[in-house]
Amino acid sequence: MKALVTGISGQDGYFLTQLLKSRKYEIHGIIRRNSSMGTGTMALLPDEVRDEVEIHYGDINDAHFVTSIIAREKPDELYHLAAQSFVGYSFQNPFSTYDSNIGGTLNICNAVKDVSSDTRFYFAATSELFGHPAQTPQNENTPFLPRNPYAISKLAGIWTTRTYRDAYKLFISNGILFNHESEVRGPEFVSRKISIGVAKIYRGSNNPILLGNLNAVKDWGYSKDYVYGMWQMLQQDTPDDFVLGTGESHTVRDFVEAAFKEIDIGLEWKGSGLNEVGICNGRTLVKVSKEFLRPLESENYRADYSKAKKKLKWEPKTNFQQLVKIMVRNDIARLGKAGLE
Ligand code: F7E
Repeated sequence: MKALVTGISGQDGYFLTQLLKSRKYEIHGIIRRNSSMGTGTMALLPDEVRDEVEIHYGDINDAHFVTSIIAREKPDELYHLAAQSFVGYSFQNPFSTYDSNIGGTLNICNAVKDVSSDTRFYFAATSELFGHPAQTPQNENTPFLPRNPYAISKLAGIWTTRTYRDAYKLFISNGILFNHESEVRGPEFVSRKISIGVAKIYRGSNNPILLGNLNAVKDWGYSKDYVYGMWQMLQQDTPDDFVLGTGESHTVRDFVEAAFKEIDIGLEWKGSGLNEVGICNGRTLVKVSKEFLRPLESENYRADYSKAKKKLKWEPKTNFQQLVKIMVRNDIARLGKAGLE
């Protein structure tokens, strides 16, 4: 079996590559060329996995590049993970977010239709489509009410893939994945920002962690569990859309408390709004900064993943506490080797 992965250098690409390798796939990955020729999370893969991946440098916004690679490789499975995926950035740069997330997805849909219509194609949709959901928990039938440019771009993406699936009888499955994190998550996302901040404090830093909305409610799971669900979606007889999540809601504040608990620090909260701080023994360890507040927040996230459970036999294996532990311990170990940055 041959798989092509866009966005292979991101967090999900890291876990998906290892899963595909363990299943003996021939793996091809697309990475956008940059001046440093950085390969992101691929640099963290075990040598024997990384060495087996054929990297194609190029941009998914380049229709000619996308079509030629899909025509040449004719992959059995295509995982379209590449995106501008940071919601905060999408408020500052909506145009480039739309360009990559809508234009890139459209290029892939067209290429699959024109030159490789037997390819099974996974599209990374998102729980951000629910925005300000009318119901909790959210499932595949919950209306999409996006509240940020990233989510709007993914709304266009999912309707593009659904339309191509119906119009041209393509095998395209959409994963509506809730937040999924890990030890290789980008440091701009709140989970990793917290785990790195806590690890630094454990290693002696005096800098408090600066955060935005502590009351945002998310459903956080472990990326490694979710890429298995992606793969399963492409092993079904028919294409479909699936919600993956844990069914548990937590606030950013819960994440912070759980992370500090890993280093035996019990936080106490004082003040409110921009003046709220997390302290322990008179020392300020967490502060709120308006720099990290968003113009609009998505709300009340909790996944109802019963369809995936029934049809894919998929279930998350890692709960919230285990996820926080994995992340904090990993960052403590990493900083131990590297010293404080
Ligand atoms: O924010 C709040 C922030 O940036 C989580 C992406 O993978 O999941 C991710 O999107 C929450 C938000 O992820 C800070 O306001 C507070 O409510 O880690 P995040 P996200 O926006 O939920 C979805 C499912 C995707 O599809 C996306 O691609 O945390 N928050 N303080 C903060 N967020 C950040 N980044 N930094 C803060 O200091």
